[in-house]
Amino acid sequence: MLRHDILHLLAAHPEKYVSGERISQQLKVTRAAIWKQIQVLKEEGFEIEGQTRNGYCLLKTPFSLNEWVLKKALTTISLGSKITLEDELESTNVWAKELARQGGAHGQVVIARSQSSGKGRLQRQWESPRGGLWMSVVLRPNLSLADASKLTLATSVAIVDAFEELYSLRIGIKWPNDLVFDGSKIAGILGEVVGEWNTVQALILGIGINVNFPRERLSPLLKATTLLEILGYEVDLNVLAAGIMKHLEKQVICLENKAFEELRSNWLERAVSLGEEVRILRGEQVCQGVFKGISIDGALLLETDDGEKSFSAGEVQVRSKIGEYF
Ligand code: BT5
Repeated sequence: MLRHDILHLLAAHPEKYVSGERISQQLKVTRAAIWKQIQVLKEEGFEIEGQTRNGYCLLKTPFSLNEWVLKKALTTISLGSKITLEDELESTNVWAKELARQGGAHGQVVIARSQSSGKGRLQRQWESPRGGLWMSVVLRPNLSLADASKLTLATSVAIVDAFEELYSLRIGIKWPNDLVFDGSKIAGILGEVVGEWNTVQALILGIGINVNFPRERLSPLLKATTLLEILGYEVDLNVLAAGIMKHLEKQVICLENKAFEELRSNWLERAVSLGEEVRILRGEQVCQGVFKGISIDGALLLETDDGEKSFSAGEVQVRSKIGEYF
């Protein structure tokens, strides 16, 4: 794409001006065509200074999602090898599942700037306004179905690590895989399996993070927060997406190498409410006890008056002792 070729040329000369004539010679297009593409790039949020005598200089890339900026930020081997970026999708998970059914490769990623019908677990809704990171990764890992279910745990760890590395911000994991800051949810994960009767063809990891928008964009009923709310400034969504892919790729490789104990201890180190009294709701049933940890399969372990009990994700809800969602 001509636009991307122009960007490559400008980026190869940081803080320098590249003349329109030089760009036109190298890319074999007219200077008018270059000028037109520069206008489009400016509309996409690139800051490009044009000087009649010196040419063009790339000052700043956009913080909003952009294919070129994202690819430049990527440091992974397989994750993000192919990226589909759309302005709006119903749900990136639905799209990624379709891609996987049609043979989409390991590491293919689907991202949308907004979702009209984002999905949470158990048919719940996921609010997905512009400014968030809504992305789904297609994985065909070298794992059994039982081990593949640990991927959502691994994804939580990857998100915590990316936040720590990029913003020196420590968020916590609320079992099974909510990411929280000061008790409010900032991100969620939706892991889905694509396959038929007993055979896993692919796994879809859907990651939703509230990033560059004020908390007011979300329903007031939710106990939610956004990165903008916490940091007080907007961040580069491309860098965040690339950072998450980097940490996720590392976690997937660890799992393929069967480093389950390492994953469990990494998860526990980042968990909230460990050692605290919690209540587990299973339909009408309530069970109270101390949150002791997770089993190797990711089930929650509760120390109760009747001994240790384990609960798997999907069937229960967790509350703090006083009834607050912790
Ligand atoms: C989740 O479900 O937390 C999984 C969310 C996964 C979203 C990503 S976005 C990219 C990909 N494509 C999709 O369509 N989905 C994935 P769960 O644990 O069931 O939590 C859902 C609940 O969180 C809802 O019932 C609300 O109470 C709350 N919620 C909804 N939107 C929220 C938001 N933006 N921030 C915080 N909480 C939210």
